[in-house]
Amino acid sequence: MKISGVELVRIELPLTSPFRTSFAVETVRDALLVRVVSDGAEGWGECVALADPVYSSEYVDGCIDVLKRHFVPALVSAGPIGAHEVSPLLSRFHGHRMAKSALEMAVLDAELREEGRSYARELGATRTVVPCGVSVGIMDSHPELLAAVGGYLEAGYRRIKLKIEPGWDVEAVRAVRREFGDSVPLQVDANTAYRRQDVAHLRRLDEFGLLLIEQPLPEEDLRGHAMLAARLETPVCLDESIVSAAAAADAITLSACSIVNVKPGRVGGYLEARRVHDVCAAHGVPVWCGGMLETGIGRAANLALAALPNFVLPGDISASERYYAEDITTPFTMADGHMAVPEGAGLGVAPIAAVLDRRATHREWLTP
Ligand code: NPG
Repeated sequence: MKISGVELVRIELPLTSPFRTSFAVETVRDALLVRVVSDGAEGWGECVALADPVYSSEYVDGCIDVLKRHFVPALVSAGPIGAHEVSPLLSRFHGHRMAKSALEMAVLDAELREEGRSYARELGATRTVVPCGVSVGIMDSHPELLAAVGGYLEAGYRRIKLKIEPGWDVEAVRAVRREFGDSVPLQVDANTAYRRQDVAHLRRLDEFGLLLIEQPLPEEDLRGHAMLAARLETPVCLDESIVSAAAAADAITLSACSIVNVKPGRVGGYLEARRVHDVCAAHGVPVWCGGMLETGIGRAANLALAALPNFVLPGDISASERYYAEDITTPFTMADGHMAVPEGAGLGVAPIAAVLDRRATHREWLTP
């Protein structure tokens, strides 16, 4: 495929309610979309970086810069190229996985559209629907939390994830268990908010029968996670630490985790995400698909990925309306706690031009 043009489209989508984590409060999604035009088709990618480098080192302005300055010129000057060659082509540039992922995603979408194949088929999906989980932000009070969780259970979500931080953990989980019972599939996500000396405190979560605790310690602290995992009954799951399939293999071998959250943007693309899935499957380690407040573009691809066989836990895959009053694609809806995997060519969805026009804060063609 010969790439003839790449457009960056930055949009702002307001969230229906503020989403608070241990690192930030998000009220609007500042998202970067990448559009690749080839001789035969066009494709879309979504960059999951946030506006500020508070989840990982990447941030939207930095992604735009590295795409413009390095990745797109390398891609356009490479001549005819397939999606599988994008990551090797960009491998001489260190890091910037979210930016790389967005570009590869768009090239893959264009290629698959041209060939009439879906993302799901390309990645090796074995299911046509996936169960939906929802992530519940940190709130000001327990009544507010219980109202939110109650609403999501009512809506049919199959698993609840509570964001936690020091001061909003054991008692918040206790309140949810007391109100909704022990059978609700429940897990917690700390986004690196604890330190090794918090092990005794985190052990207090063991009594609640949680599915897992996600990323309690800093990204680089694999050894700390191994020490913690040995002392907790709650299974330890890693998110931020898993930046590649090789990192997943290391973390598993070091016993730093027994479950892995797969986020394509964090590992450099959907093709590497599939390799993370495969490495975990080979070790008997279950995975689930993480979420980064994606628009319909990223959500479509996540659904395809989450339909692979070793995605045995419900992911952070919720209906578009969980976050957005208006999505940029036809909204994704949930039926009986599940969502259908798109079947059309490529991602199976594309942005609605009129919505993009209204939501765009910056558009720029990077054409030679
Ligand atoms: O449902 O898309 C979703 C969001 C799920 O909690 C969620 N994501 O740490 O996993 C996370 C968190 C996150 C959101 C991280 C936005 C970074 C940005």
